Amino acid sequence: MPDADALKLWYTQPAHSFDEALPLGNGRLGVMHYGGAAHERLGLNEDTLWAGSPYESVNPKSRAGIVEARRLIFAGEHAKAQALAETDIIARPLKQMPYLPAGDLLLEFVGHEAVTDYRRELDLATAITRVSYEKQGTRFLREVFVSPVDQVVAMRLSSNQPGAISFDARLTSLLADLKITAQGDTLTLTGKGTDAYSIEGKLRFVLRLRVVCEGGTVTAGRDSLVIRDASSVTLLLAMATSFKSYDDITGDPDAITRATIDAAARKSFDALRSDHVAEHQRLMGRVTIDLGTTPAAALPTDQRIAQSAKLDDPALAALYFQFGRYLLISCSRPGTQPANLQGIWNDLPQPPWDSKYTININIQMNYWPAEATNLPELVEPLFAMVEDLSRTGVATAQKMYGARGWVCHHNTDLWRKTAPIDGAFWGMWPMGGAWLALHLWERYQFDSDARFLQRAYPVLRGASEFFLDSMIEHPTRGFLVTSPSISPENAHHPGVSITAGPTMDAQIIRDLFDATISSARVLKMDDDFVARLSAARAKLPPNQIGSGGQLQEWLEDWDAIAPEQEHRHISHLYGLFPSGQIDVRTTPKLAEAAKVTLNTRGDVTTGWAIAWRINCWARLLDGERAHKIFNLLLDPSRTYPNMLDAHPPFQIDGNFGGTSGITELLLQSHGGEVHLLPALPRAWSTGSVTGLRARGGFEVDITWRDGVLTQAKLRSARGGSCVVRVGDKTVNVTLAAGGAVELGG
Ligand code: FUC
Repeated sequence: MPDADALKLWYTQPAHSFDEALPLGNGRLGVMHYGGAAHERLGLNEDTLWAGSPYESVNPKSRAGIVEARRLIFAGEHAKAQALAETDIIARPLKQMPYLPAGDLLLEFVGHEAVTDYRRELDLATAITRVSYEKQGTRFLREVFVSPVDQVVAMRLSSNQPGAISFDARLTSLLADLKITAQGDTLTLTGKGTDAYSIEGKLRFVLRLRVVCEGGTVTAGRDSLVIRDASSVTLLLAMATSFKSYDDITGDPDAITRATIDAAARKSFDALRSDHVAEHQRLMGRVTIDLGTTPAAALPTDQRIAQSAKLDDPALAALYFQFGRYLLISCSRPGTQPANLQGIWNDLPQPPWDSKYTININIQMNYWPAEATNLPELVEPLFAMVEDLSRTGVATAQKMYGARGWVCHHNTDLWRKTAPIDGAFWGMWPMGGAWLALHLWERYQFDSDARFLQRAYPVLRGASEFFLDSMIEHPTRGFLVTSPSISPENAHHPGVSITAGPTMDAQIIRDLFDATISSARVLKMDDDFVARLSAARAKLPPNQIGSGGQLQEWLEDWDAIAPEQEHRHISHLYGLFPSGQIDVRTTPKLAEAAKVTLNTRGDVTTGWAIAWRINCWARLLDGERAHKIFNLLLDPSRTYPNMLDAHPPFQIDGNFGGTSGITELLLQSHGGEVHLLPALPRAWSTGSVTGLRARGGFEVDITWRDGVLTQAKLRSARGGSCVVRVGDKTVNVTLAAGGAVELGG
């Protein structure tokens, strides 16, 4: 059985860079804890602190541009169509707004340069970091957490000698219009979000720090707080911005942070801590996993990652799995912004890809593990964002396409922009919103709660309506196709991605129409609309097998001539995962074709792209191949010492995709079956998992030994039936509400 340290990331030295620092968060506030003994640093984030302000971005020429691009594409003039899209369709500004770092809390401890017995850890069970060390016989301890209950960063400094704690505390930031004031026991930093891509930064933000000493003194310096000879110290830090919604920035961060600090300061540190731990464990504790333990598990985490290719370390896979769940709990909670490309952790004013929401795979991947690993409420911020997009995307659909419904292309930001950005090669893809909308349907799949469809239906209907209005008939093939579009970010001819009707678009639209039709039937409404969807669905291009035996990425059989044979995106394998349209049992020929495509694309790529491949091989029931690729994900070139995913640089999607991939190896529930141990790798031959969720409203525990299932338990809160599969055997299970069943090996 895993020991008490099984859920810890730990190190014998402080973090020297972001990639070594340890992430904490309550969904809204993020901290990167560095843990330097003499120079302590907490990197700070607030999830509504973005550059810019509400803005418009639709290209005024795009209505005519779309019409002309369609003509050029059907005439085979793809390069010309792409050039035209660049000037006449892509949004202005060309980019969306970046997510910003709030600042740093810096603590300076004079004389703590040389210390011994240093240890730094993050406990995933409690969501608390601890730094401990000794200096000339005196022990020092620091603990940090970010409370989802009290909305503060809380830090406790203690020692085994009275009066031993002295340090200076400062707040810094890289943003604009900074003002720092120190008064009594409180330090305040106010500032403004930056301008970006010609949009004026207008968000105001406040960081407010309160110091509570036991023994000793706290006094205000010019721009710092000076703590001397304390026995223990509690730091409380609140952060807020003036953001209220994507079109309202009239919030009062000064009042919010004052009230938050005052309320938190009325509680003892122990009360803050125990409320925080209880709330964290409510979510974290729902799933346990044991994939076996070897001596490698006793090594510090950075050494385990550094040597992951050589070590037999199944417990590292289990830790990676739980770290993904931990990260989602820490960066996405009801009422917060959804997890962006870096979750909520960003130290750069101009982060990679602006640390925003890329929705042609990345943000979807962030939420892949949520339902199956029993964290459904954490998808709420994504649902809220999709609902925002279903409003802001209405004008984009009208202005660009003359279509009803709503559309969002391949990115969005805090301001919920929906027009295509970056450049036609990457951005000319009208499917991002539709894919995100399917996450609402996924919720219904998992918990079978028809009430939720009342909420999901308008979003699904609007997304569907856009395609009914905007798809056009292909002049020679007769299919209904999207145009202009791309198969995300892959060229079919050198430098050219623009096309009509790529395979992935048809797959997403098929799922979207099916979800909308099924929802309407459950809700007993909208018969005429359902009839229109059914008719249009029948005219979508099918999945096609190309001359190389591969799943065709485009309407034409261009795969063999496409310039990047090993491209990281595997967009048309959306049909295999996350969708269930392609499946070894129900569509074996297409599954074979998907295999050919995966083999051509290769296993070696960057973080999230590796994670996608793991999930695909799990769906193809090849546990060994998936495990081999999982080991590539753990390689130090793709997993930093702090276990965050490298794209590179840091991009969090691979963490979530990795957690999802491990889940898919142990339990699958698409296609009407609950499949236990569908692709168990030999390396995890004995183990157990509890609390996973399966579609149809089931909770599942599985135990196995020497590669063979020994016991499974199914529970159902709402009651329901399913087919349970183990290898070639199936059994029908029906449970009453609140019922449970145990299945032997
Ligand atoms: C997609 C990928 C890139 C990167 C970016 C954030 O566009 O193609 O590799 O992950 O998202």
